[in-house]
Amino acid sequence: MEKIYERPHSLYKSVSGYCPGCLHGLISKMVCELIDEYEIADKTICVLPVGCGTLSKNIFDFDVVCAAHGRAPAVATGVKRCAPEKFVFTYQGDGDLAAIGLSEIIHCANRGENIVTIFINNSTYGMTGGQMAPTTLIGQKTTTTPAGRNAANEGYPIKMCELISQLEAPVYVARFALDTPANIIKAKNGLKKAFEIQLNGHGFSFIEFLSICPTNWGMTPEKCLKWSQENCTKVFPPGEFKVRKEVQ
Ligand SMILES: Cc1ncc(C[n+]2csc(CCOP(=O)(O)OP(=O)(O)O)c2C)c(N)n1
Repeated sequence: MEKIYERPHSLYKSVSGYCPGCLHGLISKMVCELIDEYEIADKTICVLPVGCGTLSKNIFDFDVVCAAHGRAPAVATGVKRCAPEKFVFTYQGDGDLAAIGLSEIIHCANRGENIVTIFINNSTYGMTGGQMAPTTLIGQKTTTTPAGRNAANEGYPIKMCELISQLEAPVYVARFALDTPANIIKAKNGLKKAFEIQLNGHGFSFIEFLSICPTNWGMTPEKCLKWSQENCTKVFPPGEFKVRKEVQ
């Protein structure tokens, strides 16, 4: 019998701790499938943030360092510069990356560190109970914006791919939705490109995934995906924002 699917070897057989319907499971699985494909589990170091992404330590069966909130890009810089033969990636939420860690990620991208940043944008602070994040949409209700985010009070959603792609150094900057099987395949191909860029020593890649948070959005996973399609993809359009000539 032909085996058409098996659990990635680098995905540890343990309970993740993620809420049902959360897309972290899917993203973690994609990461692990690529780590298996390139046979790099022994040389991978993941730098985890503070936030739901930290729970990936339960399921990533390779080396993991946990940074202080927002500081994963700085820690990843140190790890990669000390051990350039390692494959290094960060795995950060929007509160971590676009709020407390905003300056860390901008400078890391601007230095063109040879790492991959995986950015999980669920438009809220998931771990701490659904507060407003920099990526919360205008009108979106959160525990700190119960009447909906109001631009006059809280400003506008920060579009990280658009910001990072303005910098000179980044090699590959792209955003992917995970709402359909076709989009999941596209997302995995984008992530694969980012892996290859680092493995070939080309420099910094930034991959944003549009995610959902059924627990804090207060909707079923199915409704969340529909809401994301109808709202998040309008503000955060998926696509490749920057691909440097040398990797096209
Ligand atoms: C210095 C510091 N400030 C605040 C916190 C509290 N805190 C923990 S996780 C988090 C937000 C995480 O949100 P996000 O990065 O969007 O990730 P998610 O949980 O949604 O995946 C905050 C504010 C902390 N742990 N450390």
